[in-house]
Amino acid sequence: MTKKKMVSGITPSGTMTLGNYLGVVKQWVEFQNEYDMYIFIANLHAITMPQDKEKLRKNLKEVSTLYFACGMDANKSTIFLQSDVMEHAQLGWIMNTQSTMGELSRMTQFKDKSAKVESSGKESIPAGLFTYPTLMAADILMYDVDFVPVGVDQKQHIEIARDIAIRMNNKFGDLFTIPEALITKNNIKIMDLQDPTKKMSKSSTNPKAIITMLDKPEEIRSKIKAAVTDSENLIKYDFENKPGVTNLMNIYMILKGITKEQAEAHWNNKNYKDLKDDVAEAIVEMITPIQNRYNELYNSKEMEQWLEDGANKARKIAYKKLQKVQNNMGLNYKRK
Ligand code: ATP
Ligand code: LTN
Repeated sequence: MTKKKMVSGITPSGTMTLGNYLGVVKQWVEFQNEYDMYIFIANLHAITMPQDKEKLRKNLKEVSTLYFACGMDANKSTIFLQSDVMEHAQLGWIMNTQSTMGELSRMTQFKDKSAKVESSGKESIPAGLFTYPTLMAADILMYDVDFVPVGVDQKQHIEIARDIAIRMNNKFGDLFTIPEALITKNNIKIMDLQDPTKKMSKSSTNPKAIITMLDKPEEIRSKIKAAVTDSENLIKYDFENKPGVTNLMNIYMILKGITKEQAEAHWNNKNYKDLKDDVAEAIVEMITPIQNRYNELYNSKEMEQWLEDGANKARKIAYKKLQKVQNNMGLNYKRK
C-alpha cells in the first residue's frame, strides 16, 4: 500500500522554540514511519518580515540542524531548504494570480504581523507578508499531500490552500489533491512564559518569555522559575483563569505523555515551586540528548549532503507538478 503524504515546515525567523518542538516537530518525528513526509525550512517565508542577513543565515542553519537533532531522518523523509527547490516560488506566483485580495485580507496572521511592523515605526509592510499564504499554498499543493501537520495558528492558511486548490481544479482540470490540516494533539499551544495569554513565538523580543531548543539547562531552570503564574498556589488545569499554571502543566503533560487528570493527581498537595522544578527537569531531560546530537551535526558535511539529497528528491516532483500546472493553464506553447 502506498503511504499517505504530509508536508510541513518552520520559518527560520529565530531559534526553534519549545513551542515549535512540542507543537509540531515531535509529531513529525513520530509520523515518519507511517507517512511519506516532505519537511522543509521555510526561508522564503522568513523574509516576509524584515531580516538581518547574517542572523537569517545563522537561524536557518540552526533550524536545519535541529530538525535532524530532534530525530528527523533523511533516509525516511524528504528534508530540504525551500529556496533550493525553485519551483516553490514559481508555483507561488501562479497561486498569487489565483487568489483574491479579499481572501488574503482575512488572514489573522497578516493582521497581527503587519500591526507589529507598523508599530515598530521603522519599516513599511512588505507586500510578501500579504501574499504569504499563496506561497504556502504552493508549498502544500506541490506534493499532492493528504495532511499538513501544523499548530492551530496555521489552520487558516491551510484553508486558503484548499480553497485555491478546489478553484483551480474546477477551472483547469484535476491538478491538486485537496489537503487536510492535521492540528497538533488536543490543539495545545505552548504559551509565552511572561504573558501566558500569548503564544510562545521564536521571533519574540523578550528572551525570558521563550525557551529555545538551544537554551542551556541553567537558562531553562531560571526561565521556568521566573514564569508568570498567579497568587493562588493551587495547581489546577484551568486555562481561562490560570493560564500560566496551565501552560506549565501542558508542557509537562506532553513531555511525559500524561493526561490532565494524571497531572493534577501528580501535583496534588504540591506548590508552584514543585511544579516549576518538575517542569524544568522534564525539559532538561528531553533537551540534553537533542543538544548533544546538535553539536555533532552542526558544521558536518553529512548534514549538507542530506539537505542536498532532499532538495534533489523534492525537485523531481516539483518540476513535474509545475509543468502540469503550466500546461493546463495554457502557459506552454509546445504541449497541450
Ligand atoms: P514566528 O515568531 O516567526 O511567527 P513561530 O515561533 O510562531 O514563529 P512558526 O515558524 O510560525 O513559529 O511555526 C512553525 C510551526 O510551529 C507551526 O506549525 C506552528 O503552528 C507551530 N507553533 C509555533 N509556535 C507554537 C506554540 N507556541 N505552540 C504550539 N505550536 C507552535
Ligand atoms: N507558515 C508556516 C510555515 C510554512 C508551512 C508551509 C507549514 C510555510 N509553508 C507549508 C506547512 C506547510 C508557519 O508555521 N509559520
